[in-house]
Amino acid sequence: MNPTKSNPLPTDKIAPAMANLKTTPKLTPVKQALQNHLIFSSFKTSATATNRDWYDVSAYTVRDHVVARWVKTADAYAEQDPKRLYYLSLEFLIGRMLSNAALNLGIQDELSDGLTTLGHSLERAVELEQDAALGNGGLGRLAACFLDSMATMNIPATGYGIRYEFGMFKQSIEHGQQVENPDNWLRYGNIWEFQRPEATYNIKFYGHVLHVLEHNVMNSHWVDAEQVVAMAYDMPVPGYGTETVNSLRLWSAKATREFDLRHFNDGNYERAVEERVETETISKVLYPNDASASGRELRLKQQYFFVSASIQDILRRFLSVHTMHTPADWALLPEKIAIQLNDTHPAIGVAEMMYQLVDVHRLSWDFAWGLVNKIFAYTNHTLMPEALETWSVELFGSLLPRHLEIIYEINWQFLSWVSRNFPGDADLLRRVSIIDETQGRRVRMAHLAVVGSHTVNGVAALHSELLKTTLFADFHKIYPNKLTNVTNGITPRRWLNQANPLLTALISKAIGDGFQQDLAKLVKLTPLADDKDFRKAFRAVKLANKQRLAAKIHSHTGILVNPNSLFDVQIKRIHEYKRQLLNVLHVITLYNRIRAGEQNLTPRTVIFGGKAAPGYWMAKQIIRLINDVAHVVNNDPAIGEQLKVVFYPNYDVSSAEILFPGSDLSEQISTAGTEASGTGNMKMALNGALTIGTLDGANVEIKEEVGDDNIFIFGLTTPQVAQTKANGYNPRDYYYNNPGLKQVLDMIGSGFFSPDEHNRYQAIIDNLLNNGDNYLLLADYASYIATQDEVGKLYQNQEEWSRRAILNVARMAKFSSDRTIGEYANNIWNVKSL
Ligand code: KVW
Repeated sequence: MNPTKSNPLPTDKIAPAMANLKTTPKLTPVKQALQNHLIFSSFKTSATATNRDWYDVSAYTVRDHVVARWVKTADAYAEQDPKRLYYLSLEFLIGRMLSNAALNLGIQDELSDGLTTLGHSLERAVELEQDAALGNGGLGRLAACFLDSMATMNIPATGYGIRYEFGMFKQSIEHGQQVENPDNWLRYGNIWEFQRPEATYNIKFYGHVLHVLEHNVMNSHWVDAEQVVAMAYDMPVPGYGTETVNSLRLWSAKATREFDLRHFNDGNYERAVEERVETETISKVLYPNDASASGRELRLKQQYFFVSASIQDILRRFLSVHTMHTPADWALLPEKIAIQLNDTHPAIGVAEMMYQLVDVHRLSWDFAWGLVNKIFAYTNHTLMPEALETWSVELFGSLLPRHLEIIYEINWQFLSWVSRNFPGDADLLRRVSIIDETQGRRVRMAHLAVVGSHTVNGVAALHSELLKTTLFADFHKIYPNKLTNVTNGITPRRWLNQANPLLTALISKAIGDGFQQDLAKLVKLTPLADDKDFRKAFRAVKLANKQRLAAKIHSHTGILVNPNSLFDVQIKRIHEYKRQLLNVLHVITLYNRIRAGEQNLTPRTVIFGGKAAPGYWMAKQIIRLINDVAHVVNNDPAIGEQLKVVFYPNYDVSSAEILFPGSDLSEQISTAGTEASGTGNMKMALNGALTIGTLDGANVEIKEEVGDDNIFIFGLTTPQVAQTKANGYNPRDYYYNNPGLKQVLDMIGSGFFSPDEHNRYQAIIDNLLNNGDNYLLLADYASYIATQDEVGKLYQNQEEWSRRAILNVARMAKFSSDRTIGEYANNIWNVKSL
């Protein structure tokens, strides 16, 4: 084999502006900067400036401060050459940047004052920013919280993803039904991104593979491939209370120059333009499916596109600093880079790294595999079979012919090793194979990720245990030390400080600052739960946040809600396993009880929010049912202020920042064993809501932290769910034995809520009564209703309710994503803070 000579670049392209920068660039005072940007960046005067102009100048002003630190961070990384973490994720659900950047940099007050003296307001400016909605739900938001924590903890880390031209669709509700509208978030430009035309890579698709004997080695050449260019766009990730600003590098697809020359010269101008557009569709739109695999070719293209660009970029950065004289020099690679795979979406990275090391850099297979296995780690986020990605071998081989060969080789070596260690177990080999032969030959991406990674983690204690005993039980036997747990977390900067300034101020006043970086400090609130005055102040904050939410509800839906009622909130993607439908059954139960004249029920406002995947018909039916029920309940004069039902449209990060602080009750009611973790549950408790939930996902650990008396747990446990199903679960038994339940289902089934179409919800009823009630709503119904009654009763004792709510806030330390990132950094990545 040839010793590999790298192609060292003189400077690291990631931050070309930073070379030899030793002092902080000089910054103008904020008010002056706003005025300057109004003229020089927006070409406006105070008289002609629109609201959007004020957003723009605010963003430019804050951005200057961000960039000043960004170049210094890049400088420090280049100088110290630390081990770096690369977080590969198809989703980053960042939300708005302006207020978060201003908060993290500590210039929020200055900015707000500056805008006020110029006759404007920060609140109004902030509202004009479009969310960066480059994700579906929890998985994408987790990636964004991790970026915040890594920057705050000064960890040298880069996020890699796709710069979707259209992010998560915007949801509107028309005639009670979800309508999807495109999210054209880049329409007015994006002040937070920097195009990097110098950071581009060619990405190949299709073609075929030639095997050629060269200098006694069989080399592979991927030829006749179509090429697409990946161009980098960088977004800054400012840490809180630190100089560190990390990067989120997002790739955008562009047609190649050669493509232009070749096709346009053919003379068929229109066809050439069409093909160009086709090429660039790769980064056009985010797939709006949460926790279900799509199987479409374009999705696989997206995955390979961003993974190949990222790995080429990672290796280029490594080689720009380290010269490879002999193959052995490559042994340094795992000491300088760690790659985290956010679910299986980037799992093709295992094969791509082998491709780069073996085919491009000509390392031996075994040596390269030894490196790969020290670099990658994989996070699993779900056990749900429909979310597990597999690709037909046919599709895979046509799109990525060389990578299919590489996967076959990885699999061959892996299975040989397994059969040596577990001889005579042919069924084990079939079960763990990367290629599934049982459903017409498919590539199992989870198996590729497990085999290629040194560590595999679940996202909450229960989930990680279930991985060991169910989905990855065979792998756990084969690799007893590979599986581990890292419980998810959320960033307190966005989810407490930014979303809930009133609670933040109250806490600061009571225990001082510092909890933003060390959430364990919140434990100092514990004795204040017994302080009458503090409870009163805490309730005043909650009420103000509920008033803020009530105003939004009114402006988005026209519904007037009473801020003194119990705000009972379920906000998350709409999915059968999350059981929004169980919540609806409770709403209708309450409705019937109020109409039957029951006294002393606690007035409630039940709020739902969440998007359904556009192709998920049942989830859309559930949205429609919620709206139909809301219509009947809200317009029934016999109900009045006792019960209101709200479907809050277009649930996204920015509306979450209003909804979490305004919630009293957190609905976390998935069937036990189905929700890997959940993170909304953490955001709710941190903002002083009490949880009603099953022993599922991170609820289990929330219960451990806050104490059994400060959470409402109901329903079957995971083993009981399995047992119930094994015993031949018959939902009809529950239906016939519970008159209240029967009445509710009969009303839905007979068209009480859909008088214009009596059988509209027949499929929902069929699912529950005739098709096995897969998520055991009926089995958990009675327990849920009884527990909701306790909730209602407790709410009437406001002193006790707020005491428990304060204890929830005080005991949330574990759920800071700083703790989560600390565990990844120490136990998995072996990266250090700078
Ligand atoms: C495909 C997911 C988008 C596209 C998950 S599991 C699978 C996906 C698949 C998303 N998302 C969620 O990840 C969260 C973060 O770990 C968990 O809190 C949540 O329980 C899980 O459903």
